[in-house]
Amino acid sequence: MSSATDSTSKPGVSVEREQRLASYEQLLTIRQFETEAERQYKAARIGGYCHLSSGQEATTLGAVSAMSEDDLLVTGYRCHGFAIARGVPCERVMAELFGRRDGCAGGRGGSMHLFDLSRRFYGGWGIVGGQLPLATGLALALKRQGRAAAVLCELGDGAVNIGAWHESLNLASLWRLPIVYLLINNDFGMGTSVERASAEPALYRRAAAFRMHGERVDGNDLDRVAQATGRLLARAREERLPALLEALTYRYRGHSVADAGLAYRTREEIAAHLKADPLERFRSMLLGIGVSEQELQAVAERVQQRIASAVSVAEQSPEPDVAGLARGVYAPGSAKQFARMLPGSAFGERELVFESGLGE
Ligand SMILES: Cc1ncc(C[n+]2csc(CCOP(=O)(O)OP(=O)(O)O)c2C)c(N)n1
Repeated sequence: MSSATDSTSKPGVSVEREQRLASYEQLLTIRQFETEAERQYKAARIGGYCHLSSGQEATTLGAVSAMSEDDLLVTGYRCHGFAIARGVPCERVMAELFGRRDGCAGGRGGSMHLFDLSRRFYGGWGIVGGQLPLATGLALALKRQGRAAAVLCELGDGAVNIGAWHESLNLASLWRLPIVYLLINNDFGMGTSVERASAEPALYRRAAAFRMHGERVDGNDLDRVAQATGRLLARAREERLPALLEALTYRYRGHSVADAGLAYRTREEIAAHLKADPLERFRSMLLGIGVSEQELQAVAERVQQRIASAVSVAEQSPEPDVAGLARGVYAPGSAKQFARMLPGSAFGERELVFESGLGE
């Protein structure tokens, strides 16, 4: 982060101070968004699954803040914070969780499949590790097109023992693809700890198997995450070298809203991690550089209003059109291939979900 001071437009006001206040507002927005999403899910306004990232905000924001506008972002299903950090407005994220038309994926993706092409956010993927080959393919495309951009691909510690991990990292290294794999190690894949799942629990070391650079960072320290991600993305863009960045953090809530998160860990363990809360850490740092309690209160009020307005927009947004359900799913020209899926087909489908003329 810059430590420059702005001595021209606002004498005496530090740019760094303002940037840090803005970062705090983003961290708090993500935290409060998740708290509200949990409330809405429990009120049965959000369907499907809902995975919260409370506790992981510094990793999320630190990594995304290091991306350039041209870089591409791909994540797993714990993606609300990533969408917000990438600039997707909270109301468009909340509307997506509600399955509404104003959602960033038109209400057809839901919590796990947020998407915003205009911000080069390529999702939000629900299959563990399923995003790895997709992100690696995007990096291959960037290389072939000669674009000075890189992919940031988030994954969880539960994704490092599946085939797609090995295939993707192997090819990324072999073909020198511009990609940084951001491995969020929050100690658990559902209820299984890293220690019980991985023979080498220092996960960043596993990059060595692919002759790839790997390193570990304190995921509760926004600056360190931003610095490491920025350095590795620059290397990926300029030297076409992939890397693995492991961020150590913790999720405070259960695996999903349906999981209390206490069957596989104790309240004491959670309390111990809360002592390293990235938000509290950031707050103390702000107070230390002279930000007042009143300023922090003003931030909290703005965030509260933003989240309330996101819920209200989501509530008022209409349901998506059923006829458009398959829009964007099948390539033009594929109508013949999928004709057997239309109503009246031998397979007995009863509901028309394709727009007429789709794929013609
Ligand atoms: C291929 C596949 N296997 C199993 C699941 C079920 N599942 C959903 S989340 C999850 C745990 C993944 O944990 P991790 O990768 O550490 O991500 P985190 O939940 O910590 O963000 C599993 C096993 C799935 N979605 N996809």
